[in-house]
Formats: sequence, structure tokens, C-alpha cells
Amino acid sequence: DPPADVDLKTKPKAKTKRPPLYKVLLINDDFTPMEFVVMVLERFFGMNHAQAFEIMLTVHKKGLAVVGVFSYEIAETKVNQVMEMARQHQHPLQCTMERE
Ligand code: NFA
Repeated sequence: DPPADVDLKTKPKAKTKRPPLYKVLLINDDFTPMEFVVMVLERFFGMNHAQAFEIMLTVHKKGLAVVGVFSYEIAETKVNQVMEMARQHQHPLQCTMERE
């Protein structure tokens, strides 16, 4: 005989899948002024001055840091804003995104 307790009726759970998230990374270099990086973090990542300074120092010391986690479109916009601001001021600051 087949097992008596096999469930032939319960529907598979509909998986609610969340959109993937992307880390926005800021990369250290030897030339971009610290105060410029702090300004960028305040302006585009909604940080207060103390938070921005702390994250800037982390990037400076460790080589890079995650500065935020966003949906693809928001992450892309942040990266573009940072890269455009760096370009306008002729600083080599690099900002990238990576799937979490
Ligand atoms: N390393 C840069 C300097 O000493 C500061 C910096 C921090 C650059 C974070 C880029 C990112 N002027």
C-alpha cells in the first residue's frame, strides 16, 4: 500500500521573491580630498557630517567600504551621481555597485 499520509491537495507555497539588492562601494585613492568625499557622502547618501566623516575614514584606511544598499535602479543612480560629481571636479574617486 502507498503511505496513507501523502498530501495530494496542498498547493506549493507561492514564493514572494524580493528584488535583489546592490551594495554601493566607494574606493580609496591617493588624490581625492577627504572633504570632497565627506561632501559626496552627505549629499548623495543622506549622511550627517559625523557619519560621512567616519565612512570616509573607513574607505581611506581599508581601501573601500559599502556606503549603502539599494535596489538596482537606485544604486545605479547613486553611482552615476558620485562619478559625475568626481568628474566635474577632476577627482579620480571611484564608486561601483555589486549584487549583495
Ligand atoms: N585617500 C584620500 C586622501 O588621503 C581620501 C579618500 C578617502 C579618497 C576615501 C577616496 C575615498 N586624500
